[in-house]
Amino acid sequence: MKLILFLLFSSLFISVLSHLCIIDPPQRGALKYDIPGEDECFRPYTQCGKMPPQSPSVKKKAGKMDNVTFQQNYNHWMFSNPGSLDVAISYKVDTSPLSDSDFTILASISDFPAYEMVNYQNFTLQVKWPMKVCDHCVLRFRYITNNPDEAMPNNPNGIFYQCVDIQIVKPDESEEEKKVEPLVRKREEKVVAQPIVRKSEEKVAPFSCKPVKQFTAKAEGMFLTSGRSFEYTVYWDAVNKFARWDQSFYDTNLNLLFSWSLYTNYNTLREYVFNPATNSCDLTGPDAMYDWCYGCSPLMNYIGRMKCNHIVSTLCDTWTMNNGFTFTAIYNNMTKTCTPFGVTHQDASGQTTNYMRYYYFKQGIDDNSVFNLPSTCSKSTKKHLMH
Ligand SMILES: [Cu+2]
Repeated sequence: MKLILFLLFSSLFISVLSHLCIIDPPQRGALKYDIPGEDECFRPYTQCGKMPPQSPSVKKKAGKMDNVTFQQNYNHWMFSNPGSLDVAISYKVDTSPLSDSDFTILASISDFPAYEMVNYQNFTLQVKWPMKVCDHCVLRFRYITNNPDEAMPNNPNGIFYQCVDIQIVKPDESEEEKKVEPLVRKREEKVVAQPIVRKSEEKVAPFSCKPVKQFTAKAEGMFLTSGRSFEYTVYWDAVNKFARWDQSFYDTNLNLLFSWSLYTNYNTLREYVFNPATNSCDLTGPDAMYDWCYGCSPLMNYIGRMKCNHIVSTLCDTWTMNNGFTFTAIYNNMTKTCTPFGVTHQDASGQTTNYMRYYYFKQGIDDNSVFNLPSTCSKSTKKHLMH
């Protein structure tokens, strides 16, 4: 554990975590989002994931700015056609089937490359509630993956759904409204889902360097909103199309919460999630492998070569996305390759919510036996239908 260095970083980075779960306001039905791939976050059915309407549990004030928080519980980034996540409102309740035209989009944000679907991420978006009041309105959240590996009959774009039942009241009538800490602190109220975009003059020509095809890396990071931290070891072999991630998560007192190992064979499109604590193994099946490359996606803007962070004088090539992510990598002049240095994420107010940094990176895989499956995995059956 590199916890001292790690804690040092956590204070400096000040602030970076599909399926889909809605945290605030809470989604219909059960809400459980501790572990990637939770069943409660897996609802690939239009328009509310087959969850029936409930009586509204929250009141919102007409015309007011507010925050909504949701978790991308599985990342299904589609490199060639990146998806998005959005929130919409309907004044009709889904006691009978609703269509897209019944919903008005309030905010949306683009997807991001997590390089492994089991990396979850929380997003907070700003919304402005409509002026029109309602006793029962439906908020619909979607994760539109555009990923053919997630396609299902009647759901070709691999869309995941959740709904929340709300009431919208006139501002003066809602004394009992749930207190919401405004996301934007010393600034004027902003428009819906303000993206984190640098000034346009900071944008320079896109830069993309050759990704390293085989590497062993160790990373550490923290979700600053929950205080939960994590460590990763990644074995990445894009030549033979194997990957393995060992991931451990810790609470604020650095007690181990859970850990798992992912074994992915991109030739057979089989991915196993092994839980060493229970010696159990789930077969999930991965999305297609794509290069570990910052700047290869059209959604990443290259903003230049700058200090990697506040205490490291090394220079990093840096890319930002309009959804709050910043990716940094170190360019190697000899090999003309880029090695990832870190990822941070900021919410709509510019506060860093989580970060990850690599503290060890080595080209190549020392021992290919790391890709050998634990024996218990041979008996696994698929957890979710499309995986
Ligand atoms: Cu999935």
